[in-house]
Amino acid sequence: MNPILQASLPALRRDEFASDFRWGCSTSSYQIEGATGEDGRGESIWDRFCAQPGRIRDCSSGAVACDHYHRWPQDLDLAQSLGVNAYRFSIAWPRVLPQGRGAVNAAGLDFYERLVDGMLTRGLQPWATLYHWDLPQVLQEQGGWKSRETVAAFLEFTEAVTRRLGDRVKHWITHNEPWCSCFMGYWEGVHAPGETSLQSALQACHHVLLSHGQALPIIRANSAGAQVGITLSLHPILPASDSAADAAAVQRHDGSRNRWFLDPLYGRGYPADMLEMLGELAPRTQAGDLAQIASPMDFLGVNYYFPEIVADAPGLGPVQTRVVERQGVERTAFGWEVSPEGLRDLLSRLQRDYAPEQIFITENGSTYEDILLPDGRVNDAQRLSYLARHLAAMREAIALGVPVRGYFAWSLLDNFEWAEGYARRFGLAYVDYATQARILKASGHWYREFLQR
Ligand code: IFM
Repeated sequence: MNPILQASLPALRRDEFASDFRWGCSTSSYQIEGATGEDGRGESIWDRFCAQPGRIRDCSSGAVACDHYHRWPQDLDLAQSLGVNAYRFSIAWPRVLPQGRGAVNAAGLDFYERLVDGMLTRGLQPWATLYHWDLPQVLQEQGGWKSRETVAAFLEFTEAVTRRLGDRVKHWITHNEPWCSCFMGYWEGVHAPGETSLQSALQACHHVLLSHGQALPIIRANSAGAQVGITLSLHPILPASDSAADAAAVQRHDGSRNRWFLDPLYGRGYPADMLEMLGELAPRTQAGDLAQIASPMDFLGVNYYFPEIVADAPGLGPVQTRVVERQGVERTAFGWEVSPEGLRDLLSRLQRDYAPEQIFITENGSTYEDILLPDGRVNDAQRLSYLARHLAAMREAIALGVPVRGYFAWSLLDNFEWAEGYARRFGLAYVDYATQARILKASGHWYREFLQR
């Protein structure tokens, strides 16, 4: 490694973390599997969304992606070679229930059974996410997450998957990042299904949270001793200035980005200040919903990428805030601010305000313009530094008493980055999409050395 880079990295040793700490990497079905038309898989909302002109930056889709559906043994070998002891993946609902509910597609479940068995034989603890955004299209045609019926369908899916895999998978995440699946999908319109109504997004989000709460007893019944949680994308929110108006904007922005999910999950209901601000737009709920959403979880999954800096913006959108860019700060190729201390501060805040029993960082990672050099290496020094500094920040949070019990790097492989297509690479391993070769980047080598040192 370049000596200047080496000197700038925090000193880190795996044995500074608990011996049962979970070290892993994360993936998701639509982003890596490909094989969207094989073995009875039904259409997902992402297949449909990608087919609409202008939706995906490079006009691509997940139809082939990393061809993981066929190459999974080699991908699990790669994960194992890193020295991780856990692997997070997600299960494509349309593979299991092509019609969204009803008849189970045996070939779909067989695939995940082979995958899980493959993890276990390699010493990788399986961490399954039930919903990482690939809703069956047929359910979207009946309203998608706006419809309360989709909650019932999700429970059928949960039942089918956990009945089959619950003896071997003991770590379950119900949903990945409801903010993205609901607000980017139903309000901003930049993710599938591409709708643009805040009221719809809020209703969809209520149903997603409700489906989480109602799924917990099903998972526990089918998977004895399982640990179950949800994964949220969370951000530290900071004011653009020290004005009182920006401080109030922070409160509102935090209400929509963080508290909207955390408060109901931790038994406080939807935040009163947000409900007041939303007025008629607030979701319709039924008696008992909030108690179900607040069913106790075993852990909180945290996906951390960047902090948000906000200013007061009277009249702008329902939350009346504007995200501003701090000048002169380090950024990834996505433009996301690099802030390892943001991770430490976010974790401390979660501990202070919600006291989760356990926290797992289920995603953290960065995208840069990776170049495959003629000698076959990918020297992603910035990602390596990002990873090392975020691990150091996590260590600081643990030293402050935050119960962080595991870390999953996003991602094992470069993959289909949703509306950005293949333009954004987040992998520890570079994927040459023309040949489907996987090439471990310098960051992947560093993670491996850290884990095996
Ligand atoms: O690729 C996504 C992932 O699917 C969800 N969390 C954020 C990642 C990077 O944008």
